[in-house]
Amino acid sequence: MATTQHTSVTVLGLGAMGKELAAAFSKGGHPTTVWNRTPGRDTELIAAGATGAASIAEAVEASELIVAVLLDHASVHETLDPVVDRLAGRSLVNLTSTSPEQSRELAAWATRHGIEYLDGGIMAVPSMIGKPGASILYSGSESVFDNNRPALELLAAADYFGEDAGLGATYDFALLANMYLMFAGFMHGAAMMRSAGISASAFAERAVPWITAMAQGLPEYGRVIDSGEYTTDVQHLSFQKAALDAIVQASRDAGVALDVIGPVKNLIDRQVADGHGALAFERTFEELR
Ligand code: FVH
Repeated sequence: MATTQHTSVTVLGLGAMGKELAAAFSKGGHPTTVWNRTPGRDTELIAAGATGAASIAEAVEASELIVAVLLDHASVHETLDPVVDRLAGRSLVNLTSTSPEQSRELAAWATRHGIEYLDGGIMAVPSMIGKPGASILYSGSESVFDNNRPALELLAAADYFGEDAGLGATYDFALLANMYLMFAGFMHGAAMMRSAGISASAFAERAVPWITAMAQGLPEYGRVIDSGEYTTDVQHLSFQKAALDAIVQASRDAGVALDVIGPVKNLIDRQVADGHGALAFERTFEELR
């Protein structure tokens, strides 16, 4: 049965993200208890209606739903191991960034101790919490997700990917990898443009519509990869190799380092050397996985 929207919530960790999450629960009408390793970070939250816990034990015992927003996997264990018996029978939502294997380890640890565990990857920066555009990718205990969905939706759009506690983190890290490579590509392009006396701001004006238009092709890339059928009549890997060779040469001429574009060229070169030159760019997926 779904709980009311006023489930009691404890937020562990009042860094930049934890503070925003606690404020969102509190504003949403949930009795909210907060705890942080280093004292003094709860002042504003308490003034706004939250309850400060004097100890981790008090924090855990205060609520049905415990939300951990700590630095990393090690800090989750460091914080929760000493109170594992008090956590038994409660629901734990871990929004700390952990790798998929670390999320699975935490889920197994929780199960051994009678704790219901839901893992989440936050796709937002703190200022986006509670606003459109923020999302959190959950996996692990379906009942924790279903029973607390209204509370979780106060933070961000909530998506659930199944009982494998590592799957939300896999989505999280895959999306972040995609994001970092996109930003690194922008840095490379901006460095090329700077060599021609054009500002990064002017380049950004061109880059946004271009990247937006190119991103529309991703569903077709996905379809081709999933089919495993890489034959193509257009823009095969040998064609892409010629383009990358030219871009790398232009980058060298402009004095731009090859740290970002070089590995892309190497990837395509290897595909062509291995006899896949007539196949589509999507064939590179097979080289990576
Ligand atoms: N901030 C962001 O933009 C990103 C967005 C995507 C998700 N991340 C992840 O969220 C986790 C928390 O991030 P944060 O921004 O709140 O991080 P900090 O402001 O650095 O606060 C860290 C809190 O963790 C506490 N802490 C650190 N080590 C320990 C420990 N060994 N035991 C107990 N608590 C610990 C720290 O406490 P203190 O230093 O004040 O005592 C802060 O409360 C994180 O996984 C991001 O990757 C945020």
